[in-house]
Amino acid sequence: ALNFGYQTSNKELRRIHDTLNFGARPEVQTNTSWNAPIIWEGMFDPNIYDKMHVQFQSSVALTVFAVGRYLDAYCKTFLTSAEQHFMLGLPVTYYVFTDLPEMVPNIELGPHRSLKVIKVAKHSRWQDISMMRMKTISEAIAAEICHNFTYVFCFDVDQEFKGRFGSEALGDSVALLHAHYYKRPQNMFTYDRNSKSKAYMETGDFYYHAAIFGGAWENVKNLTDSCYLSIMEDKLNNVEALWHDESHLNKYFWLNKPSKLLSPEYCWDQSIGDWRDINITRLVWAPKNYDALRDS
Ligand code: 2GW
Ligand code: MN
Repeated sequence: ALNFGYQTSNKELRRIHDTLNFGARPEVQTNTSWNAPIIWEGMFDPNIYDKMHVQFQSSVALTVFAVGRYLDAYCKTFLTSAEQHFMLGLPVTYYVFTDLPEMVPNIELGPHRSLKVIKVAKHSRWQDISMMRMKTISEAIAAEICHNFTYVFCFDVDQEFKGRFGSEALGDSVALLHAHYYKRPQNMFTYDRNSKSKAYMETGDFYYHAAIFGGAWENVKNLTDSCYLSIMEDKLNNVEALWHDESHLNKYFWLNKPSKLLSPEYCWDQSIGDWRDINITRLVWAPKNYDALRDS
């Protein structure tokens, strides 16, 4: 059975939660109204998480799409930096989805880490490249991830790891606070406001960033199926949500509360002026050259 919201069935995961120090970061929100932790630097002892997840034999599949020009522009930096910082000490497999399999850079991988390249078609509209990730991820989970991994984490490729992105980020259902919105009032959130779209919502909890989401594979399967279905229903009705898959993701997490939230330290935009809450950058947005990347 699927288990959403803060309600860990696993006693040991509950013990991990109890090791969090919610008072360590008094200047930021460290807990949601439904009692899911929001992970900020200083709240946790990384060694406790790493030990427990080694003991549970947790394993992680990371999915990333590098279609068209994004392969050459971002993939190498993403993967080489992930090798330095992503879930060190746990078995990790990168699933790289691309239309140019033979062009995927050859990265030297650490022990218990591997890379799989899966060929996908290049959709002509970039909005579809982004949205159809939901379908492809769901299929990959059903075909093989479910047999081999505990967790799945799905990433945008236009980013670079800069610091530890470790097992403290693992959880049943994990969402990321958007760096540009975590301090803003609700009424500025860019939810889809068109009642014709399945992503339509009036109020919500937070504005989540679709650049990272994850969780136990069962939950990510449910998330990607649900978002894909809504995307296709919108297509039938000739509407498209304001921020594409991200709008549907926000709707999903509104209806199915995540069990853990990641602070913007996990996906920071260095062009933001106010760094007062940011005690570490674990992953940062890569610079974008829209003219070169989006003229297709
Ligand atoms: C996307 C937009 C314009 C032109 C090209 C692409 C593109 C995206 C592409 O040519 N090839 C490709 O592989 N992608 C993949 O889609 C890649 O993994 C990329 O990271 C992801 C999302 O596109 P991106 O990163 O350009 O969009 P952002 O950074 O504005 O992302 C947010 O909004 C998106 C929806 O508009 C998604 O929800 C995304 O997850 C959000 O972070
Ligand atoms: Mn992106």
